[in-house]
Amino acid sequence: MPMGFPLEAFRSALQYTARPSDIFICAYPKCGTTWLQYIVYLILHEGKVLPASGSMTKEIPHLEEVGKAAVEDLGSPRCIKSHLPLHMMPHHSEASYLYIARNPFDCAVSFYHHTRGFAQHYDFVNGSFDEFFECFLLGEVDFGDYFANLVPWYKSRGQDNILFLTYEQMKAQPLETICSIGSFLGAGAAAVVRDRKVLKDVIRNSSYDSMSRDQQRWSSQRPDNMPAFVRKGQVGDWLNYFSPDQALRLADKFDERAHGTDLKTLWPEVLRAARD
Ligand code: PPS
Repeated sequence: MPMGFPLEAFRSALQYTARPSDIFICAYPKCGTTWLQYIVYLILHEGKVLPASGSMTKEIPHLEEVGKAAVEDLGSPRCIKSHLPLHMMPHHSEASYLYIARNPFDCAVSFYHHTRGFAQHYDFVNGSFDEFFECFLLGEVDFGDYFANLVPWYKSRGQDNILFLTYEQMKAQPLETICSIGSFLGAGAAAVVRDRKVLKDVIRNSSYDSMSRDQQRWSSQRPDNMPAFVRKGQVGDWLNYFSPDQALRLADKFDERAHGTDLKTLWPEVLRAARD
């Protein structure tokens, strides 16, 4: 857990009773959670932007950070962010769970910047990427091991109430992805994304350019001198950080942990580049 998250909030989060109308936005850290949160927000608000005075952390709070009572105070449908692994996630067979995955190479780089940037959460302000990489490979970072989070969600992706998405797919095909999110969220949301004008608004307002403009909306705890919360927003930034040896080691770990699944089909180019 990040040091700044109250332990009591985490404990109570695990006691939250999910409701059929709940919408959970789930991900391992740094895999596109905020982006997906905002897409869901925009669909539910017919493409209209979050007011400048608003905050995503209030609209769609992070369950483990705020605890159960704050989430129970939300209007319906409750939209809830969580980095919990599947077996700890509050479950209801009729609740909606959107999970976003990102290739572990870019996730590690994004997580490195995050860990260096939040002095109140981590003792890592002067940490190097090489040091962070070793922690990431061991799963000794917040919310634990990347693969322990991803694999069970991936295996459950066929369930009717789970929509499994990837960051890379959302980046390459925003229109198709946003339409699939709308259809998944029920008849009202499906009708919203069928409206071409509203769909265009959702695409434009959730784009990297729009979201990177107003950083204060995405993380209330970001000190002014810290790296942007919506940072580079690219696929492939890892190539600027990984040594050939680090790339091979993470590719090997991927093979080991994805064994018995077809997880490799999610990111074939990335995995090929890691072994080049
Ligand atoms: S957190 O702290 O776990 O909630 O972080 P999370 O939101 O999951 O992930 C942050 C990364 O998502 C990128 N991001 C985006 N990419 C593309 N388009 C849009 N609109 C967008 N919004 C957020 C953000 O820049 C982080 O990735 P990196 O690689 O660090 O840029």
